[in-house]
Amino acid sequence: MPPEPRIRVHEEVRAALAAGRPVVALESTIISHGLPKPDNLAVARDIEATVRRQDAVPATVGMLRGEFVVGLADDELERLAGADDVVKLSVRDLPIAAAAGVDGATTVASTSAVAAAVGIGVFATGGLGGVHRGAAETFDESADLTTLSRTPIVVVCAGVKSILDVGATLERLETLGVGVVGYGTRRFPGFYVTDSGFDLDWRLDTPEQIAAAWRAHREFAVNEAALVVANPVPPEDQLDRDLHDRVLAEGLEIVARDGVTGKEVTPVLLAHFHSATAGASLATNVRIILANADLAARVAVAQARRP
Ligand code: PSU
Ligand code: MN
Repeated sequence: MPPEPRIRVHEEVRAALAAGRPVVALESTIISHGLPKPDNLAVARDIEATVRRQDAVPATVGMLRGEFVVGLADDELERLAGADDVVKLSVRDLPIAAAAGVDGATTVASTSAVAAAVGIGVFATGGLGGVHRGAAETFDESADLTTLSRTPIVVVCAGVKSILDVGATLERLETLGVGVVGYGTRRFPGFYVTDSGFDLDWRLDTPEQIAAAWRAHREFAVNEAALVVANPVPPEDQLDRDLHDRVLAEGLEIVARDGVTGKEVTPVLLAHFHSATAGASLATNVRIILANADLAARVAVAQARRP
């Protein structure tokens, strides 16, 4: 008999899942490694409050002393937001980190894997990981993509940041069988900017349409992949284009100059964005995450109405 996986599901989340009520999974790497302290804790709480406003239950995923947690309590959220020794955990790290007994934050990959494993159908995040620029030489492609290819969950995001090779990321999502729909748009969003410059095949306009597409995906049962819902930042809220392009170029230079590799690449680029835009990117980032949490909660509510 294989051992029971040590996943602690918060009582409120467990009860909601058992009753078929809406639950939204949330990731913790965005909090520990994606946003600067101390704003990150307030943002984490705001994301949960946004989900609750739609009468859905938030389930932030993370690891505490080697235990998987789905539905962090407030003091646990505080720990992952504040401590400096929180490990960024992708899927491959989870069992090793569990055995080591560490505190860790889960990425899009590991959050969706754990959330789907306990029966959560919707997940809200900021931006997906993807194919990095120069991946033809470095092979740097986020495990988010391959994990989403085998993880049935709806992921609401604002596309991917232009720190990545957006075109290559879309090609990989196609290859991997991951559905991508624009929310109210046929253009793939570029996180800080409304339009990344790339077209999408599908556009859906309401949470009900997304829930119906997901129901069909599950009923056909021929593809165990995720469905990515790309929710663009409103044009009036996007980051100034010139500022964006300048800071991006600097960030890429820093990564090359300092020889940053592996899982450090994304956090280093994100931290540069936040420090170099004097808070402008943070404000946009927060707006995006809250909008995604709101949409994900509406999708979860629509799913719960007609499971
Ligand atoms: N992209 C963002 N913000 C983030 C991340 C990505 O715009 O916070 C985080 C997410 O947790 C994502 C992870 O799953 O980085 C991807 O890291 P990597 O590129 O090392 O796979
Ligand atoms: Mn990488």
